[in-house]
Amino acid sequence: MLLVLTLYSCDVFDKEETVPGYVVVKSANLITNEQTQGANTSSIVDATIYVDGDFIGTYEMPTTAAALKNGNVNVQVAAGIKNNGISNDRQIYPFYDFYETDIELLPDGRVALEDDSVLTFRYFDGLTFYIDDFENLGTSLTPGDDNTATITQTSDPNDVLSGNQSLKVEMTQENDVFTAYANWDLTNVPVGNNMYLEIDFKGDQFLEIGIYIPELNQRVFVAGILPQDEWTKVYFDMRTAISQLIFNYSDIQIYLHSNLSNTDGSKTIFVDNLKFIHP
Ligand SMILES: [Ca+2]
Repeated sequence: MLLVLTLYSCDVFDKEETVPGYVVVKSANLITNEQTQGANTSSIVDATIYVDGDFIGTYEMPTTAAALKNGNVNVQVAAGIKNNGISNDRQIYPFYDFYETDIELLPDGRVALEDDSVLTFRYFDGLTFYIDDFENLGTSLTPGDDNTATITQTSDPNDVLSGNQSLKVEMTQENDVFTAYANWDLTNVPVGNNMYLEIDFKGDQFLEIGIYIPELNQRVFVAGILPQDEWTKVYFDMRTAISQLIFNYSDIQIYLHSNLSNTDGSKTIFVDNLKFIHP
């Protein structure tokens, strides 16, 4: 009797168990409307996958993710970033729309999302962008009173990421302080909402960013980037700092700052595609 029951149980188990199908994701990129959203640089490192609305998991790409679903399914993927460039502070980037597709998941089958397993994301519609791509004469950055670094725009292709120009900051032992304030009006930002400063950065010197309070002549540090040999995209999470400070100070500005230690030689920082974004 026991044997029969066991066989019966096995039979039911086999029929009802779903064999997972697999979703293959290699990497992700971004498509932008260049006029309104700026360059398409991105650094999407994680994929948060939903199948038919069910959370499957968050995976660093490339990945092959198992989903306990078979048949025709709807797949949605959210784009994950390193918040403030920090490897262990992963977040879904709130300004990228979900990637979505319909696929057929077969038991033990592998389905590449897109032919090359490269997902394409887009910004949500209706976001507000403040952009400096450093293509124009003059920039949205104003040197601070303490700035002694040489701030120019370079068109050397080796040091330009997007378009024809980037920002170049040269620091020496004599001219060892870089400070610049973005002249973007932040008085009407949506307090409490997500706000990010996106930046493409390269250089042999750290760069810090934060909020400058003109009436106090004071800078409030938010986060920094360590020196990078290659162009590196960082998403700075400005929500908390801006939301707190705008409450007390109506006039605040985003700043970029760096200063040499007296043992450093000459250093150079490059910046391209500076974007401040909020809903
Ligand atoms: Ca540029």
